[in-house]
Amino acid sequence: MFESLTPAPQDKIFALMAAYQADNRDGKIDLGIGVYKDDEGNTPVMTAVKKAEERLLATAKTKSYVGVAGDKTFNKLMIDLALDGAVPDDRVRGVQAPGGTGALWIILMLIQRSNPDAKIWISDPSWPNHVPMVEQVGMPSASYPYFDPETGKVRFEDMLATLDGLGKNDVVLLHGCCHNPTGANLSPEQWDRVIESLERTGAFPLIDMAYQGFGDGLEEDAYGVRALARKIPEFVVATSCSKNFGLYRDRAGCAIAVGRDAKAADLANAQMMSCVRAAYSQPPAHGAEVVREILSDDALRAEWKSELEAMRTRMVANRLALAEAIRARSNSSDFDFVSEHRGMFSLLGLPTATVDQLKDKNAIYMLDDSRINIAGLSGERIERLADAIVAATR
Ligand code: PLP
Ligand code: TYF
Repeated sequence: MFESLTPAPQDKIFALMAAYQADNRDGKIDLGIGVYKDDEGNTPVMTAVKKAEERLLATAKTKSYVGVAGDKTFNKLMIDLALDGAVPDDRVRGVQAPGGTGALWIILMLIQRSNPDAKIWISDPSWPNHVPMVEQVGMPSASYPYFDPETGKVRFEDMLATLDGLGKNDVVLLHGCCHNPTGANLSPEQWDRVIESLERTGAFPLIDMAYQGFGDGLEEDAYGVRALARKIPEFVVATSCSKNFGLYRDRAGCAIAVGRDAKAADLANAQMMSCVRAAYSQPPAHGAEVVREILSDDALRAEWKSELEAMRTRMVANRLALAEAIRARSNSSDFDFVSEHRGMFSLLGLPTATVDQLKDKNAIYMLDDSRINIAGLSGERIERLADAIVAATR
């Protein structure tokens, strides 16, 4: 049977990770896959997570099924983390999901069942899994202008002009914060204008919130989704605990649906659960249990917040140091935009030939599109990257 298959393309991010691992050169630098790393290049388990796991190990009484929608307390805590009461509880439903990807899948299925004519609008560029996910669910996708590699900024007026032309069958996928891959984000004023546009056109918002707390802070990063929640009657949010709790492999996230009233919210919830039941029946429990323990305990929550804040400020410091190091060597402000960006990534706007040269000559690995993982940098690596970029672009 399988001989009739055509080869499936590999995810280019995982392909780059494999190429990096196979490189034997000393001092190689991995700025590829989007996983937080400390100065030593490790992705440690957060202390708050370790403590929550110890408690769970000591107190867990069962491994019986958790239920189709997962842990209700976890779902409520995730809703509050994102929305902080911006929508009354009776209009919001959350379904525990296997990671942000799982949450996105549930939400795409819900959209398709709610409106078979829906078309999903994705930023140009976006996370490379967005388009394949929409295609797999069987919906059409299109792109809206987002990033200008010349300036390193959002092409905001072009983006808004496209959004202004949309209608009721259009779904706009917006990155809640920390845009992947560009690092360029909407200001609060720009969010307000996007929300006005959505109110006018009736296009439906889907917020992908995979990095809350990695940009300007836990509350600041939720500005867009909360402002939207106060104005738009129905929308969906996919949240992830992979980055901000460092729970990547444990696969924890939450699919959130907001309805115009409690009846609509119940209908959405029942359809989300029906999708889950027929696909994998129930979510994995462990990661969500850890998050529940952390968020529902004042001391653990405070510890988690300070660890997250240390990660965030380290990434901001790396940004400032990289922009400064390039400026000092090149005597130009061409890469200053890196210090304005937020989140784990910046798209440098380098041509593929330069990206290849940095890999071949300097053992510096970044994605083909010149996305770098800011967390993969540290003192000496920043100097070497700046040297290499300035030499390659001179
Ligand atoms: N959305 C975006 C924009 C991402 O960058 C990621 C990747 O980390 C995800 C969703 C989903 O992540 P995960 O499924 O690991 O929670
Ligand atoms: O963009 C990244 O690098 C992260 C990790 O299919 C990731 O979001 C990459 C590819 C993928 C899933 C996660």
